[in-house]
Amino acid sequence: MAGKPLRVMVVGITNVGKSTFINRIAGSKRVKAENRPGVTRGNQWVSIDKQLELLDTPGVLWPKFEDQTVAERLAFTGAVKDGILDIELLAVRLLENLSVNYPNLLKERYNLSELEEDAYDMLCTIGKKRGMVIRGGETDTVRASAMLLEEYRNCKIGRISLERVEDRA
Ligand SMILES: Nc1nc2c(ncn2[C@@H]2O[C@H](COP(=O)(O)OP(=O)(O)O)[C@@H](O)[C@H]2O)c(=O)[nH]1
Ligand SMILES: [Mg+2]
Repeated sequence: MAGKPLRVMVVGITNVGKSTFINRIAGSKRVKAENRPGVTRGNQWVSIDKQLELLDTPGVLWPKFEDQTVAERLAFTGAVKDGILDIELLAVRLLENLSVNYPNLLKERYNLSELEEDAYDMLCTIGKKRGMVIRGGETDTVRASAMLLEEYRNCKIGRISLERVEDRA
C-alpha cells in the first residue's frame, strides 16, 4: 500500500449530507448534492489529493422497518423517497408530533391562535391560510402537506428534534 492514496468510503443513510461533505473536503463541487434522497446514483471516487480518495455512495437504508415510528421520522426528514409513504398521513403525523413538542413554533409559523385537537383539521386550517383551496372552498390537503413537509425540512418552522430522551425509556 506504500505510496498509494488512502481510499475512504463515505457511508450513511440517504439525504444526510454525504455528497456535501465530500464537496466540502474537496473544496469544490465535485459531486451532485441536493435536498432529496436518491441524487447520488452510483458509487463515485473523488480524488482529494495524492494521499486521499473519497468514495461517494448512494446511501443505505434498512430494507424494512420494524418500528414504524422510526420509518415515519426518517420520512419527515426526507430520508425516504416521497411517495413511499402517503404524504397527507405524513403531514398529519408531523403535525401531531409538533403539537405536542413544539406548539409555539407551530402557532408562530402558521399564525394560529390555538392548536386544533384534530391534526387533519389543523392541516386544513393551515392550507386555507396559505390560499390552498380547491372548488367548494375545501383545502387542497395534498398541496398543504407538501408545503408543510418542505417548510419543516428547510428549518422554516424552527429547529426541531424528533427524538426525545423519553422515547428511550
Ligand atoms: N442544515 C444542513 N444541511 C446540510 C448539511 N450538509 C448537507 N446539507 C443539506 O442536505 C441536503 C442533502 O445533502 P446531500 O449531500 O445531497 O446528501 P446525501 O444524499 O447524503 O449525499 C442538501 O440540501 C444539503 O445542502 C449540514 O451540515 N447542515
Ligand atoms: Mg449524495
